[in-house]
Order: sequence, then structure tokens, then C-alpha cells
Amino acid sequence: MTAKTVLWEPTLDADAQRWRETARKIAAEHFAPLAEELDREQRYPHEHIKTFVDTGLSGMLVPAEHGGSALSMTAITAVVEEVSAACASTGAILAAHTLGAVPVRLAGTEEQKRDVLGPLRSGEAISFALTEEGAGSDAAAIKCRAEADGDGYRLTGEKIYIGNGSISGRYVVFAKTDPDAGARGITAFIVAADAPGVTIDRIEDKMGIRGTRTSNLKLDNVRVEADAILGQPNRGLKLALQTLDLGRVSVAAQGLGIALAAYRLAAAEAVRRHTFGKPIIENQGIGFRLADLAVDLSAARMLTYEAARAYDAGQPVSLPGAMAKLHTSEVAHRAVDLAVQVFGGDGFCKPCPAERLYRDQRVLEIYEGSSEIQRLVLSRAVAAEHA
Ligand code: COS
Repeated sequence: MTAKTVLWEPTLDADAQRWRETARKIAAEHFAPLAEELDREQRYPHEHIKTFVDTGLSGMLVPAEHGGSALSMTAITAVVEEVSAACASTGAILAAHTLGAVPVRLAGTEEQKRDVLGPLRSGEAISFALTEEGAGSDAAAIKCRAEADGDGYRLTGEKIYIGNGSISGRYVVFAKTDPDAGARGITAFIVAADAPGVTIDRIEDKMGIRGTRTSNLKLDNVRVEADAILGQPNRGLKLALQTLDLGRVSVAAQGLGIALAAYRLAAAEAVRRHTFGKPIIENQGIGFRLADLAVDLSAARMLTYEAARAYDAGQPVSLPGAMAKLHTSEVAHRAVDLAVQVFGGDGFCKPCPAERLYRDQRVLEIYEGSSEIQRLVLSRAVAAEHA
């Protein structure tokens, strides 16, 4: 812990530090000033994508040989934290870019990587399309079918809650190729947004992160060639779960940003606002909650940067990622709740940023594996270790 800050600060290498500075600068200049407007108008910020392209952040996950910036997961964590602290919607848009690209990075052929990852650098997004009605937490229960058709396949079904849906140029779609084989009968396909039979007819009206676009994805007998298969046939669920392992670190980074923004707002207001002749932070009911939050947030940062470090070191990220996401999203919950409480009546009304953060935080405990799923993953690991 440095002398200057109460919160624990990660020690970053020069590269990650440089990316963090870049993210901090563009977040202050471009993202924070529009955060309230994006929320109010539920508007997707196309202009921010241009900023991502100009700075190289659109290619943060793209390997250098495909023209990308190839950031470490540690640097991505720092960037997503900074961007989310300024505007939770913009942080989520950046993280969703990561989620769709991860399965291609993990399992794509050289040609698929060139085709899909290259355009990411120039701002095209690729979305991850797994969830269906009745198959969110129970990912193996999806019903979307991919039936063999000559050299290729025909896909039929409907995906929901697609991050960056209707914005992305391509989707990684998970579909059943062997319906009787359960978890071992799912295959991942790369599907172009403009393929005949692909439609989007629902954009969600969300409680929070309202600047993001979340849609359904209907597939009506969509023909894809065999080279659209990503990774091994019938091993798509494994690929989806490996992708989510990493996606959860990004969600934890979003949580750090939201928690940090709420902590800073709450602390400044608790020092500024006086009741009964003294700043409200001097009342233990408020001051001690801020102290607990400083501890919680420091611990959340340690868990998240440790998960990112594990990934960068080639170590398994499933359990550290689950811990980071679970803890950070719940710390963010406590942080936004405290911020609203400290602002009192103002905190309950728009356009107080605490009110927006309160709504933006909630999805962290739901998407990319709910808190219950993280506890399931962790409790199974505890049981296995002690069997
Ligand atoms: N990475 C790679 N493979 C994994 C994995 C992981 N993190 N977790 C499980 N697997 C593998 C298992 O090894 C098993 O493989 P085999 O068939 O070779 O044995 C297969 O996946 C199925 O695993 P399991 O039997 O544990 O699956 P379950 O259906 O019991 O459930 C959970 C697994 C609940 C952990 C999984 O469905 C999950 O994470 N669900 C949440 C999905 C989610 O996050 N949805 C949000 C979508 S994005 S908004």
C-alpha cells in the first residue's frame, strides 16, 4: 500500500501502466461527460468505438500478428476498471468485445483469426451467443440446433441477452449438433450478422448499463459452411465455459470500476455534507461503512488482479476468476448502496450519479454466470478437494 492512497493499488508493469494512463485520459475526456446522457437516452455510443479504434483499445485482445495491441489480461483489467469508473456502459461495451473474441483466440484456425480478429482492430464487434430462454445458468440445456446439410450446417433457434447484439458484425453461436449427447453435443459456429435467416427483433429496455445494446438473435435455417465451426465439433460447451472463465475477470474489472466510482462519490459527499454541526463521515454509521468499503474494495482488487496475473502466467483462471467476479460484484453492490445512502434524497433522484451507479451495478451479479453459479463452481471445487 502506498502512503498516498487508502485503497490497495496493483503494481503494474510499464506496458499495463501506460494503457491504464491512456484509458484514464480518454475516460475523463470522452466517456465520463456522456455517461448521464447515454443512460437517460438509452443510446449506444458509436463515437466511443472510434475512440477505442484511435487509441488501439479496440484491438486490445488481438494478437500483434493480426494488427492488434495484444494487451495482457492485467492491462485489460486496468483499462476496463478505468473506463467503467467513468461510464459503466462504455466499460461493459469494451468488455463484451472481449467476450466474443475470446473463443476465436482460444480455438480459431489461423484463417478464422485473420478474418475475425483483424476487423476487431478497426472497430467491428463480435458477440458471444450462448444464452437461450430456459438455458442461462444451465448452459448445456440450449435448444438451438445445427443440422448437417451437405458440407455445412443449418442453424435454427433463438438466442437472448446478447451483449453488443445488433451492433456486432459476427456472432459466436453455440448450437446442438448431437442433441442426445448433452454437454458433449454442442458446437460453436461463427455466424455473420447479415447471413440469410439471421434476424434481431428485440432490443432490451434495461434497468442499468443503458448505453449498451442487448438483443435477441433469431436463426431461421441459417446455412453455414463447415469452416464456420470454431474449435472441435461437439466440444463447444467446453469452449464456452473457458471463454466465460476469462469473461468473468472482465466483469470483475467492471465491478471494480463501478465500486470505485461509488466509493469516491460517497467518501467526498460524506466529508462535504454536514449534519448536526459535523461532516457525516464523523458519524460512525457512515464512517465505519466507508472504512469497511475501503477494505472490501482493496480485497476485490487483489482478487481481480491476481486472476488476471494467473491468466497472463498461463495458470488456470476458472477458480480465481469465479472468486474475483463473485466478490467484486457483491462489493460493488455494497458500494452503490452506500453511495445512495450518503446522498440521501439526492441519491434517490436523477441525475445523481449514485442513482445511475445503483442501477448499473445490478447486472454484475447476473451476467456471465450469476453469483449463484460462481458459488456452485467454487463449492464443487471445495468438495472435490476434500473428497
Ligand atoms: N472450462 C472448461 N471446461 C469446463 C469448465 C470450465 N470452466 N467447467 C466445466 N467444464 C466441462 C466439464 O469438464 C465437462 O466436460 P466433459 O463433458 O468433458 O466431462 C463439461 O464442461 C460439463 O461440465 P459439468 O458437468 O460441470 O456441467 P454442468 O452442466 O453441471 O454445469 C456449470 C456447469 C454450471 C458450471 C456451467 O453450466 C456454467 O458455468 N453455467 C453458467 C453459464 C453462464 O455463465 N451463463 C451466462 C452466459 S453469458 S451472459
